[in-house]
Amino acid sequence: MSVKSTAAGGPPAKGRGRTTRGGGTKRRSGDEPELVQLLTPEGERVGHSEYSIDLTPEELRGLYRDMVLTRRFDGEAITLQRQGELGLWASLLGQEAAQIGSGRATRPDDYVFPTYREHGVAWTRDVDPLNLLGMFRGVNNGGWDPNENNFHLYTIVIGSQTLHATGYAMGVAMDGADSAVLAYFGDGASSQGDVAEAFTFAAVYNAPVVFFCQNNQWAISEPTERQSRVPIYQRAAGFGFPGVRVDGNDVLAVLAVTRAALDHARSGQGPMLVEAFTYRMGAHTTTDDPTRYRSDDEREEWASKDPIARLKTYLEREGLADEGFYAEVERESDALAKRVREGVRNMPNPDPMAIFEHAYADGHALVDEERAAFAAYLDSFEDGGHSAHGTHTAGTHAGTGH
Ligand SMILES: Cc1ncc(C[n+]2csc(CCOP(=O)(O)OP(=O)(O)O)c2C)c(N)n1
Ligand SMILES: [Mg+2]
Repeated sequence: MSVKSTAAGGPPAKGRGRTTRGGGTKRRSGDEPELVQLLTPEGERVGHSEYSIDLTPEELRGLYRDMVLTRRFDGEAITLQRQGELGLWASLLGQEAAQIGSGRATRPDDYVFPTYREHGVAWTRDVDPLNLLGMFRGVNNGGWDPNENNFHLYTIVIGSQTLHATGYAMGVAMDGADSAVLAYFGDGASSQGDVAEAFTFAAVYNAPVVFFCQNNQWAISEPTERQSRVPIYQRAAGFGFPGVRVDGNDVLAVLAVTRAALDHARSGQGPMLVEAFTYRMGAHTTTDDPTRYRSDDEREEWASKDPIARLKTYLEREGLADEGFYAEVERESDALAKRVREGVRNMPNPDPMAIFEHAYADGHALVDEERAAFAAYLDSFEDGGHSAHGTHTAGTHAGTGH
């Protein structure tokens, strides 16, 4: 199938400022482009000329369940950070539809490259939530085996994963496989050279990669208009591939558009850019205070477009879920929260010597030297450095064979 770029329908927005930023799901002030929407903020099902989706009641309930559980997990993680159990947390609050919709569009053989905020996508890839928390607790060196779920490690270096994804996708094409690659990045990352380079390589090599930009309208305290004078999806045209803007708070539209984009890529038609227009409801991370740089009004406006509330309204209006269903989701949510709390508190601290593992597959003289020096340093403590490094791991580094 071929996918056309959704036109902006107007000249580039010159001189856009905070006062004229649309922030709506439809053209409001004449300077925001149309976006693909299948479920309005009021929970009404609407059609679109190019993108459609037909889901069973069970599938619709599944999307609701995914979003509720993801939001609950995210809330627990914030609390755990506040209680000193995590070093940091980057909340996805408000972005559940963008993540669940896109994640559920992938096939198991597709490969996903996340940023550091893709907890909902990780959920759709069956990555154990405790693995995500282990990374933010600082007790593992990344969190999980990326090849187990085709879900790459979280990447903090802004935008760099788009290059990794493009290289991976070029490899997929060389293998002759029909899987696709999904690369997440943010509105802020769109200004990075890495992203421009990834777009160039993906375009000229016709790589089967979908670039998925969650435009949550903020890069820490920098608003999107500091990143681009045109809507982000329009940038794709300059690189020679299609771009489309979707309502990032509409899980149905995100699923439909991402599915089409992945099919476009896997059928040999090259890359696509999807811009999910959404909003970061929380702070950038737990170290940030958004009240310093944005208004309550803006947050409230976006609260009325909540992705979970609109799907619930739709399910209720159409009679697609009963009280028993909501009670079951609530029960599952409590069970997940409990598992996460207990799991984090019981995570063993790592052996200090473990930091030398996985640097090289076959060992390296310099790493060997550094390992020996560190072991000698730990031995200078009476208890082998365990109290000094706060480790409660059974056994000593001397017994680990390193
Ligand atoms: C190369 C690089 N530069 C700067 C930073 C610091 N930094 C961390 S998050 C962030 C903002 C990213 O914003 P965006 O891409 O919109 O993603 P969001 O956090 O909104 O999901 C910055 C500048 C970094 N991690 N890496
Ligand atoms: Mg952002």
